[in-house]
Amino acid sequence: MAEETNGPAPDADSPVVVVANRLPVDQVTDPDGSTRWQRSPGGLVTALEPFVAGRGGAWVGWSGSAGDAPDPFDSGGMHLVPVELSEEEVDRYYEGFSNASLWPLYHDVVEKPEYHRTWWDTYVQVNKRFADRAAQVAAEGAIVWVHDYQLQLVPALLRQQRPDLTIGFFLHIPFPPYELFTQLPWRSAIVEGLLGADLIGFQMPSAASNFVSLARRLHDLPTKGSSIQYEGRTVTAKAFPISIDVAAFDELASSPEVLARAAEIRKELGKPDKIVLGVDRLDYTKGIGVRLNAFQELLEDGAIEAPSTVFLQVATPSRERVEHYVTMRETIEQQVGHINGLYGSMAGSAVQYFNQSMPREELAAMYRAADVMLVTPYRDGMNLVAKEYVAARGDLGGVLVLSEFAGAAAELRQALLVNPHDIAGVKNQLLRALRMEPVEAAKRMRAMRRYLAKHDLDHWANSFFDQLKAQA
Ligand code: GDG
Repeated sequence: MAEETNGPAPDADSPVVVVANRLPVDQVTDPDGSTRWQRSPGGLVTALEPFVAGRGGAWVGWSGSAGDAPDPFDSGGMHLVPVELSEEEVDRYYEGFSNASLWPLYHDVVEKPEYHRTWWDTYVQVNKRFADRAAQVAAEGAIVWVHDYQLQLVPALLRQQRPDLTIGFFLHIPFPPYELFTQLPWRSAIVEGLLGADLIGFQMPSAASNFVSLARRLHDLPTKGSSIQYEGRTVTAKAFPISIDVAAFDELASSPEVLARAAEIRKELGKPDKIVLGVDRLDYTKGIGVRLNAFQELLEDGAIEAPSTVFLQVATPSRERVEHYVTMRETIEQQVGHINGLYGSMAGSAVQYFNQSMPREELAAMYRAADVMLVTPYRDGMNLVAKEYVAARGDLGGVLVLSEFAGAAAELRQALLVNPHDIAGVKNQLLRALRMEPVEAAKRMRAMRRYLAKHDLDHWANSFFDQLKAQA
C-alpha cells in the first residue's frame, strides 16, 4: 500500500494527470515470446493523448492483468503509472462492484444489481490506491481528470491528500434518477466521492440534473442550476456528450481498401437487397434480443424475406466471467439458431452472427455495406457505434435506427428513433428504414453528419478541459 502524502512528493512533476481504470496500453506477446506495450485501440486514448503527451503528463491505470504491477514507465510521450490489482480485487472491485452492482444499477436496473459488502470494501480499497498513485505524481496545482464508474471515490480521496489540485471527473455511463440510485447501500459515500471534484461531467443534461437533485435531496446541499455548494466550494455538474474522431473515421471508411471490402461483404452474403447491421459489445443493456425479435416477427409477418434481407450482428465478447453475461450470450445464440432454423435456406442464413472482435477496418466496411444500422439499447450513456455509422457514410447512404434511450439520440435527431420496449414500434421503424427513399435517407444523413463534424472528440475534450481550467 502506498504511503499517504500531504502535498506533492518531491519527484511529483506531472501538470496533467489522467486517472482511468485501464492504462492506455496493452501488453502484447510477440511470436518469440517477448512482451511489449502497445497503445490500446480506442477513441478515448486518442482524445486524451494530446493533453497528456508532450506536457510531461501522466496516466494512472491498471495494466489489465492481475498480480504485481510493472514499475512506472514512459510511452508515447506519457508517463504511465500502473496500479496493481490482485485476482481477488479484480473479482470484487472490477467484475463485482463495478460490473455487477454499479453497471446494472446505472442502466435503469435492466438486470438486478447484486450488492455485497465484501465487493464494496474492495472498491473502497482500490479507489484509495488509485488516489494515492495520482497524489504521488501530480505536480503542485496540477489538473487531474478521473474517468468513469469504477473510480467514483477518487475525487474526494485525492482532494483529502491534495487540496491544491483541480479535479475533474467524467462519467461515461448514464447516471440514474434519485429513485433508483438510492437503492445503493453506499449511496452517500459515492455522492461524497464525486463531490470531491470541481467539475463532474455527464453524457446527458438529464444525468447531470439527476446528480444535482441527489445532492440537494440526499445531502441537503444548496444547488442552483448546474452548481452545488459543498464544503465552501462550488462543484459544477454538466453534460459534455462524448464523440468520436469523426474525420479519421470518415477517411478510413472512404479509403479504397474499405470500399472494396464493403463490396466484397455484400458479395459474400449473396448480394442481398438489404443488409441490416448491429455492432455491440455483447451486453444486456444493448438490446440485441429486441432487434432479433423485431427481425423475426417481420419474417413471420412476411413483410421481409431472407436471405434477400439479411441481418448481420457483431457481438464482441465482453465481461465473460460475469454471470449475467454468460446467460445472455446463451439466450442470444439460441435465438439466432431458432431464426436461422426457421428462415434460413440453402441460399443463406437470415442472421449472420459473429461473437468475435473485428478489426476496425472490417467494422468500417460493414458500416459502409449496411443499408440499415440498428442501435437499440435499453439504456446507453452515449453509444459511439451510432456516431461511427454516421461518420462512415460519406456517400450519404444508409439509415440509422436509434433507441431513444441512448445518449446519442439527443444529438442525432434525424435518426429513426425507437423505444426498444415497444416491439411494434421497432418493427415499424425497421420497415420504414428498409423502405426509405434514398433522397430522404440522404437528407437525414447529411444533417447528422453536419452536426457531428462540429461535435467531434476534440470538441468534447476541449470543452471539458476549458471548463475545468476555468474552475481552477
Ligand atoms: C461506454 C458506454 C459510451 C465494438 N465491437 C468492436 C469494436 N467496437 C467498438 C465500437 C465503439 C466501441 O467499441 C463501443 O462503444 P459504445 O459507445 O457503443 O459502447 P460501450 O463499450 O458500452 O462504451 C457508452 C462510451 O463508453 C464512451 O463514453 O458511449 O455509452 O457504455 O467504438 O466501434 N471495435 C473493434 N472491433 C469490434 O469487434 N475494433
